[in-house]
Amino acid sequence: MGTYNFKTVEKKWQDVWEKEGIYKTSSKKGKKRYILDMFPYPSGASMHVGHLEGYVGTDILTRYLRMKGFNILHPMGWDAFGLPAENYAIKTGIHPDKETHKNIEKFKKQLNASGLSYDWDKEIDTSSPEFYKWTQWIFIKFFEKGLVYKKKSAVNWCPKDETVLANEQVIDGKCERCDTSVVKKDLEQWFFKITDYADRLIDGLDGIDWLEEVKTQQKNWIGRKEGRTIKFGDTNANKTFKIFTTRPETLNSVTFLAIASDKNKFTGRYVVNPINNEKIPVWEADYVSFDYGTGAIMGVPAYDEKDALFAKKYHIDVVKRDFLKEIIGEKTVNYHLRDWLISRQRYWGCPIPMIYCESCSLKDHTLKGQTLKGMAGWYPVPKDQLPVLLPTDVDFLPHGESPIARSSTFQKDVVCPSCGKPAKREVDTMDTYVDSSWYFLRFCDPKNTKKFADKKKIIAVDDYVGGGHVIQHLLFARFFWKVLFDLGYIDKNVGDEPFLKLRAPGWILGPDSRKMSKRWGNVVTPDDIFTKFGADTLRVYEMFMGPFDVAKPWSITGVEGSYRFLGRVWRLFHQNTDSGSSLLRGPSAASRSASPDQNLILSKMHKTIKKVGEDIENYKFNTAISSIMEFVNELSKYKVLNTKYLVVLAQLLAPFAPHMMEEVWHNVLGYKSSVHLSDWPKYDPKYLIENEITIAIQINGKLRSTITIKPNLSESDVLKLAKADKKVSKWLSGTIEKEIFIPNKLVNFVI
Ligand code: ANZ
Ligand code: ZN
Repeated sequence: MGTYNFKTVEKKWQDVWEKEGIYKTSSKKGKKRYILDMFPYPSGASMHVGHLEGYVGTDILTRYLRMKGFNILHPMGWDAFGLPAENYAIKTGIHPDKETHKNIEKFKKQLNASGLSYDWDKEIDTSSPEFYKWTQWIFIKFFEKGLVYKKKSAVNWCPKDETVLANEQVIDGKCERCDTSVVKKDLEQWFFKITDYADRLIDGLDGIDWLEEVKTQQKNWIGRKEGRTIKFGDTNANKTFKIFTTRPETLNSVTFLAIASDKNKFTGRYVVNPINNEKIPVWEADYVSFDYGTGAIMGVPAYDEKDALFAKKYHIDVVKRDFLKEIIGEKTVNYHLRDWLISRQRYWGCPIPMIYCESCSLKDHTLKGQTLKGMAGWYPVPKDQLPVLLPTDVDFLPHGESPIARSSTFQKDVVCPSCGKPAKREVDTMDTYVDSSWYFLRFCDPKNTKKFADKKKIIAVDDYVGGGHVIQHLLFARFFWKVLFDLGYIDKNVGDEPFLKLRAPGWILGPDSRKMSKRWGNVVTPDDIFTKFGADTLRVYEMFMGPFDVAKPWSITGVEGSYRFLGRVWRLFHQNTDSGSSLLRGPSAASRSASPDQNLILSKMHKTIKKVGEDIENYKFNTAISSIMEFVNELSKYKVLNTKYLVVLAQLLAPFAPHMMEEVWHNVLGYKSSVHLSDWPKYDPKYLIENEITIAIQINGKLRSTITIKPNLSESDVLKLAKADKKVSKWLSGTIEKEIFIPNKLVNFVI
């Protein structure tokens, strides 16, 4: 038999699977199911074992459903644009494209070495012109639908580096790179009008299978607030202030009004409370935002914490009166959600496909009879000129403007789409969240050169797995899907939500229970494990560590345990077949029973088939593995086994340990085609009937013992067995007043 050589076996089957293309999505047969991992950003630091948890989980589900006859779409790709590669380019001069593609190769190698069954024909790369041509096309569709606009907006600006900084590049108000204090600077920015979809983004959550807490996060992010707009006239009756409140019943206890400002000061005005004509002062306050509600509030220090703090600091009265029954003011809905600022003054992103014409800027830009505010002179690039390619002749060092502005080729021969005069391209690129807002649509039809994806091929994602905390990604992706749905690019029957089920793997922590990070030196990479234990061990261990969705620390003893389990499985396959040649030898053989109780094994086998299938579908991979372990224990009791049990074992374990099972499937069980293409075993319900049940025995309603008996015994038989139980009998010395019996569940003696 020999010991299992995972190094050669795993590589051998990975090559065969690739050569035979067994994971290709077929265009015809079977019920479709779309199982998707959130695609990774190919960072310079390669993957650690935590990244694999979700990928292994979806791979198990995929392999299982494939064996059940589903036609699976299970693709992988790269969220390839982004800041880290650009920062790396600034430091090293290495072009982001080169660095990104080197990292992609590294990631892909790790994924393949893990035995993940992606259909690589579907691979996409958001930084490739074939992909971003459609990102630009969609941008223009959004523009035509009136969902794109331009406006001045404050951005983080580092005066020394002369560059815009993303929020995460500002550490304690300072530039991450040079420690200079960051200032706010008003720049013209592009926006998507996601607020138009606020209500639908809330309502759509009702019909999808997501964790409640993730739905709540989405709702809180949108922050729909129903309240009232109330008018306060000033004492000279020549100006009114409108405020927005969610607590109009507190109007009686208002002691001041505050309007948005970046300072706290008194403006010297008074207004009159419309409910009781009291004269109250108007303040400017920094805790009132310009862009929420009306930009003004009524101050109710008796009931509102922020108002109370402000009132205390500035010695404003606090008055506490009962809530009003008669509510005044105009009903108003406000949202915390802001429109999505999508422009970045960066190089490594998708160019915004807009052109600015100086001479056309003198007249209004109208679309379908409507004047587009702030858009005079701005026109989308004609669709037949897409993609607008990222120029390569740029200098990544910041110079106070987008790096593309300094390209000499980018603005060559650009003409105005409206009047034909020389014009200029937009030099900003898009937020990389735009790419990840529609990549899953492209996976449905990744090679299409005429459309972003054929409507007939677009399906919603059945299972979406990845960090549940990615609130913005989920919101933006749902927004994109809804807009494309409204534009008629997605079939009505497919529906207007992209991710029907969402699951999030829990963090895999370092052995020290801290989050894996270079800083703590506790990062475990899959490569460490591949070489010492093999990918099957890594997969089984990660799935066996605990429930899929909870955080769990890495443990090398746990890895060794999974390794030993697979070793036992390997020996079982090589020792216990009754095909003649490989009967047991050695001392352990003698202790094993020669003639297995067929009914017992059959019952165990059918229960295991049922349990493993159901557990996989419910993402309970750890309990699926435990039941396979129990089945292995049962099989290990016998000296000689009918191969039919081993066939089933190989199939049940194939999604978890695909390499080893493929090996025994061919070399022990003698099959010619892949175990992963075999039909998932069916269970026979007649073997599922429990042959023992556990009954609780109570004395005066308190649990005192349990007994294990055959089901459906008569009441008198059960009572007899219950009274004979040692732990119970000592309580029953006196008279029993009442015997309560609930079949197959419980006995209660009242004494
Ligand atoms: C009176 C009041 C009494 C309020 C009370 C709250 C509690 P959310 O739930 O976050 O939407 N508000 C209104 N416009 C604001 C602005 N531009 N900047 C800062 N705060 C603003 O909060 C709604 C409440 O936030 C509103 O209801 C208003 O304060 C304040 F016991 O009015 B309330
Ligand atoms: Zn023009």
